[in-house]
Amino acid sequence: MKTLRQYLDDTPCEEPLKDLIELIAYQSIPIRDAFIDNQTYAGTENTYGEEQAALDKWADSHLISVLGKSGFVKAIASEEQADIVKFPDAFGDYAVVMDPLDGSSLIQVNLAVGTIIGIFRGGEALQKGEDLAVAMYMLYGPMTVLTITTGNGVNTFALNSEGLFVLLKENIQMPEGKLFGSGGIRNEWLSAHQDFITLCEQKGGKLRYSGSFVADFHQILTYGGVYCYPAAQGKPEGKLRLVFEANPIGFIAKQAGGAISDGKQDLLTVVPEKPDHRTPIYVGSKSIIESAESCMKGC
Ligand code: FBP
Repeated sequence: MKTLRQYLDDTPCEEPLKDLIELIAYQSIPIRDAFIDNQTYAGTENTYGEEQAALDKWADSHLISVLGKSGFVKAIASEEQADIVKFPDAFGDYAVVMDPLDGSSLIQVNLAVGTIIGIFRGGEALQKGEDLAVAMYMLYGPMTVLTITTGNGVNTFALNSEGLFVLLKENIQMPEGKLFGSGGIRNEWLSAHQDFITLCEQKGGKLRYSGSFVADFHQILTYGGVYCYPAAQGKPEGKLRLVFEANPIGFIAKQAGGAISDGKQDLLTVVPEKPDHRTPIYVGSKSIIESAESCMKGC
């Protein structure tokens, strides 16, 4: 079976970028090994006032340490860091954006969580999602699965018993499915969002929502449908972050024939104002995202 390196050697990626991709992907091994000793909450909050899980902090500091030592990376924007972490002496010219551990509330209940990564050329972390060189996530489920695009389609790799990522699925295309999942509290939803969810149900949609964006998106990538975390009463920006979550996942969605929107526009075209730029998110099958946008205009 084709290994991750053999796949990367067939892409136009430059050698340092291939090395960086592999370096990050294989951190899934120590991150997964750290689950057992990092089951609790750390007693600290991130910049969003969210309680940090011990594994959030462990994965964040581990990835920053490994990437900082690698010399490939000029800057890291992390969901767990208030400011961009800079490495001015790095020989490489890449910027990494990351959610080190997405789905933190599920760590203690052993459900699938993941690490979301975006890589830009040029050393600047606050770029539009459409300018990503690489988008990938490692999903820690029954298998450890890497989903990756370097701008030429989406492929998945599974970590085998020898600790190697081997090709699982090639050139994934997102079907026009019927799964839907929405974060937030129903009685705080705005009426346009409620109308959209009703529309999904009227079309025979099935609810799929676990509390882990990366795991829920992986279902949408495979079966089609939509994941939303909408604006709500008093929360016009929703919950999730443009830089660390929406952009890498949205880039993958688009590469697989899907789409991502804030309900009004393609999120990949939005210039991040700051590292902690929050945004409403609708990501999934193209036709469903189009109907979400028409509902936001008053369907
Ligand atoms: P983090 O775990 O990285 O903070 O990600 C946010 C997240 O956990 C998503 O993975 C998930 O889809 C959403 O929040 C769940 O939010 P809620 O608990 O409000 O449904």
